[in-house]
Amino acid sequence: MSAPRIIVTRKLPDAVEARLKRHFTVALNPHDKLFTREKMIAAMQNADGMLVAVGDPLDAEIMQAAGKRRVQILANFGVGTNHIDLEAAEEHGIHITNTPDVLTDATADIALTLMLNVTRRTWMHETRLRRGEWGGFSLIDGLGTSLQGKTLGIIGMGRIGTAVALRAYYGFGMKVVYFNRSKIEVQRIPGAQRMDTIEDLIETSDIISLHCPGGEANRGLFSANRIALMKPTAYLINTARGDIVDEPALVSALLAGKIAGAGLDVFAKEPRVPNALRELENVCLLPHIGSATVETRIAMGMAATANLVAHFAGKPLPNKV
Ligand code: 8YV
Repeated sequence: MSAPRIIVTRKLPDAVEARLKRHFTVALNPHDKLFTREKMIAAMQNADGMLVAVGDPLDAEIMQAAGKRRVQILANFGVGTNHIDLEAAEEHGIHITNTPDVLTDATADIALTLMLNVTRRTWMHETRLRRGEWGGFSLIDGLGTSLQGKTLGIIGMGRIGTAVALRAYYGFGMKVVYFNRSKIEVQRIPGAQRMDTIEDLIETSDIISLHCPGGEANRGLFSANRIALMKPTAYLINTARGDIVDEPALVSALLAGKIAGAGLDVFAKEPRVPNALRELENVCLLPHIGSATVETRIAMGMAATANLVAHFAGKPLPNKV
């Protein structure tokens, strides 16, 4: 029997491509160009399994258009599946898997990077220095804000939210409050307090970090009304998904100086970033690099491959969504 045919939509780390080739007949994407909708439909019709990633259009229309000869499994390279219509996948009998755990630390590190960057204004200082605008040491200019003793509000206390809270509490002496839809006990962080509502969390927090899933359920969750509840000294950090935030309302609040700043690794319509944000010195903008370390990306690729291998071996899927 010939090996199952796997179509890969993005260029992968070499080690992952090599592992895939050991198990499957693989069509790689050496140029790393995003599939068009037509190419995606053709791939869905021709592959037994696919390795997909954020930005791939995997909506109901595509699944429908793929007709009867449809792929059996989409193994997502990443934990977030908001680019995949899960209901349509289920309806068409397509299995979906993701890669949790292996990217928790890398993503939490980027949340902390953003927090430190915006509170200590490092991007602003570095940019000014590079431009030759450093006039000499000052005791009073360009001061930032200390994290110690401040309150961090985590929305979505899952794996990544908890990893961020642990870093903030043990590494930086912050207090932690959190909001999570399902009731969970956070035992590893002394004093961590669950807030009954997102509004309570926003009003209490000096820094708010988003860690809930994107997609329909949470679209616009961090709405204009909620942004308006933030302290004028507060910062918003988003390493989750851009669509969780009302981006125009956030831009307005930043432009009007209603909040202290924002650290963003994700945007509503990537790779588009609102022009107004680029002009601001109190924001740090990163191009969706939460999981972008060599180690993490290899681990994610291996996890996605393991899901494909399990499926075609008739074994339980390690990371079924
Ligand atoms: C990934 C992410 O790099 O896993 C996720 O959901 O947001 C990123 O860390 C990206 O999804 C790659 O597909």
